Amino acid sequence: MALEKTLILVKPDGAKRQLTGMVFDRLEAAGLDLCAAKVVSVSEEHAREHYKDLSDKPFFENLIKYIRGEFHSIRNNKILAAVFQGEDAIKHVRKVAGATNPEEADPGTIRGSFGRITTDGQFENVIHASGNREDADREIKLWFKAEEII
Ligand code: IDP
Ligand code: MG
Repeated sequence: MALEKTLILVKPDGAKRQLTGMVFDRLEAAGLDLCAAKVVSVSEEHAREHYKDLSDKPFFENLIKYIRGEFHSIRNNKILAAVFQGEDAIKHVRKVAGATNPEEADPGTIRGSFGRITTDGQFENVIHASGNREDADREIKLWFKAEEII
């Protein structure tokens, strides 16, 4: 076990459906400690940098539109970003979030409870959570300045 920090984003479907409080509630109830949070306007460049490892995927262009709120009429491309800390926080948050495919995610998870696949095949799964230590370090630096993490 190690004390870790991990990045979460409440994705535009979560914002539109007013699920932000639910996301924080579930993560806090799981014992995770909130140590940074802010609303960010996600530029095209920032979105592409965040998801750069997926740039060769067929769903990449729609993923960029999705995270920038273009499918949910989110004004100013705003999104909520947060850092949670805890023992094995990266795996722990992934477990609370559930599997990537919301139809395969366990019913008790955030994605299993609230995610959906659109008729166009877009996975709308409410929350982003860093996948591993390397991604968490990179993503936290991408979304937060050191002094914003308490
Ligand atoms: P993760 O969010 O569980 O780490 P990734 O494979 O990193 O999953 O993919 C990032 C995001 O891209 C997913 O959360 C989901 O919104 C979207 N995505 C992943 N795979 C697919 C797919 O097969 N079809 C459509 N969207 C997908
Ligand atoms: Mg991922």
